[in-house]
Amino acid sequence: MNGDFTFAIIKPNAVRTGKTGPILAMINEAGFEIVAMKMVKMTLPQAETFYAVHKGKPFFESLVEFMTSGPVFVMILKHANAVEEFRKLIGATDPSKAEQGTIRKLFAVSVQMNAVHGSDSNENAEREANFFFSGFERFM
Ligand code: 3AN
Repeated sequence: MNGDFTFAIIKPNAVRTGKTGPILAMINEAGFEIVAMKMVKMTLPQAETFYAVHKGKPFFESLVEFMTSGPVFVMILKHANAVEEFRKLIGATDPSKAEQGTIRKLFAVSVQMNAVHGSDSNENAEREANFFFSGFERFM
């Protein structure tokens, strides 16, 4: 199973501006299977824990404020080599550096409001999926 799934978030700016449908269509067209998905509005402690790795960085406070500013869609995506393939589909963290045709190139408005999140390793995919879904293995 390891390597076959990743964890993703459609962030508040994209949900708020009605981009959920177009983003899901791109995920679908790229061959990912959505095996679990739900809408959540993160609490401050939840966002602080989820982004604990960034604690102490200058953008930490505004990142958790932004991520709790409205509902998000969290999901588990299945695909061969899912982490890497999904990072290719979303493009660089900074949308000005993202390749043409990537989700962030199309829908991000800044480094912070960059429309989507994708896990950066198999270990983090596992940790992040478990953070939002209990017993997610049964969805696979
Ligand atoms: P990625 O989401 O591409 O893996 P990370 O893990 O480095 O990027 O950063 C997590 C999130 O923190 C980003 N998606 C972005 O919203 C925010 N972020 C990262 N770097 C900055 C920055 N320099 N200024 C503002 N927000 C940032």
